[in-house]
Amino acid sequence: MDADTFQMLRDTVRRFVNERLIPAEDRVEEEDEVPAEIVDEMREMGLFGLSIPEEFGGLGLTMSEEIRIMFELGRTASAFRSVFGTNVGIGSQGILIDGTEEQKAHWLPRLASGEISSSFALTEPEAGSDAGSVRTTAIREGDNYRLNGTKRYITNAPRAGIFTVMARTDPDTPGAKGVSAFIVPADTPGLTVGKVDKKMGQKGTKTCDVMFDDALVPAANIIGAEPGRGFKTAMKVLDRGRINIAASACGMADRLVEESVTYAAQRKQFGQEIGTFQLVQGMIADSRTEAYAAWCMARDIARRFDEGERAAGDVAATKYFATEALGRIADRAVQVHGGAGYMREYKVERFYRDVRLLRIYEGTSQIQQTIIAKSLLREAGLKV
Ligand code: COS
Repeated sequence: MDADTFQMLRDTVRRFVNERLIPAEDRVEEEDEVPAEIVDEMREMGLFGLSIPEEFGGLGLTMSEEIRIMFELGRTASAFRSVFGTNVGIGSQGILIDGTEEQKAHWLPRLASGEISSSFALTEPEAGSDAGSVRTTAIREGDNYRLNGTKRYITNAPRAGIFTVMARTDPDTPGAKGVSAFIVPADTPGLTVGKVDKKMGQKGTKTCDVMFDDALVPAANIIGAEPGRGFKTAMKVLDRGRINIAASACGMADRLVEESVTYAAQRKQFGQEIGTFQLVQGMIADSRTEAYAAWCMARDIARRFDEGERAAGDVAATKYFATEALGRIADRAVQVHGGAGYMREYKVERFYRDVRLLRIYEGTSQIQQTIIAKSLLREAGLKV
């Protein structure tokens, strides 16, 4: 995309966030649902296809461009970007990165247009951080595989038209090597979705269990048409997803700093604006510093990604720092607002709950720490 066209897209998204999404935040919080007309507008803007190449009907943004769009969308409630987020990230990237040409041609245009939504089904009741220990089985029967098992906390599962499902095709091979990634249409007999989970925050986003009970899936639906590569596909998808999350975190941080500054500039105590007090200034300064540092990391890692570098350790460092910093920034934003910060009426209370998930999903902070450290220690020859 040339620079002018991208600038136009970014401006359009910024206007959409300011004029349509931010004013609808309270409604989403109340109704726990993103209004259908807003989802239609997102489809028209091409948001479902941000990362999907133009040949498959998407906008084909680079990672550096995508993070700038995610930054804008980070400035509002998580529910909005969650609607199309899986199509941009974990729900499409497995097919895009490792899929066959037929798989790409069949599914990507429908994901890019938003005709269908997608979900990434890795986590299970007994397999979270230990992603290589999935127990869902996929047993070969002629031209099909028979899937049995349960997936947990699956984002967008109630809306999904297809799932990328990590299942064990080789029960005799424990760990990562026995896992394959399948494209499973939501209408596959034997696939059911559970009740929508009740969460701490992020109202309007939808997660639930997905159950496979003798679900027959064609062998041709294995991503890349080769069994045993699913774990690596999942790791590649998550590496990219973590950059996207870091960028969203930066957008959220930006909004929280802005809310803090606006409040500190008008709220008076002791006869003067609280922003004149150095202890309040200290909180604002710390938040801006961390927000800026996180954004510099996100831009750097996105640029390196676009140059073809696959630096899982620094991706993890970026997600780790951006989301942990965001937690501190949200906490300070509530503090700057004082009693008002605890009230629903002021938006920082909602952010405070919403941001908590970013330190957990697509790999906890502790998993990011292990990825960072192991990538360095392995280079030094240590077997970890
Ligand atoms: N890209 C490509 N390949 C990767 C990779 C990456 N980022 N990370 C690991 N691999 C490969 C390794 O090279 C290794 O391949 P070989 O066996 O051929 O050498 C294989 O995958 C297994 O790697 P490793 O031994 O490092 O895997 P572990 O079981 O130790 O797991 C962690 C590594 C913990 C990093 C992984 O399980 C993980 O990311 N867990 C968190 C999962 C998560 O984010 N869940 C959130 C829910 S999904 S929204």
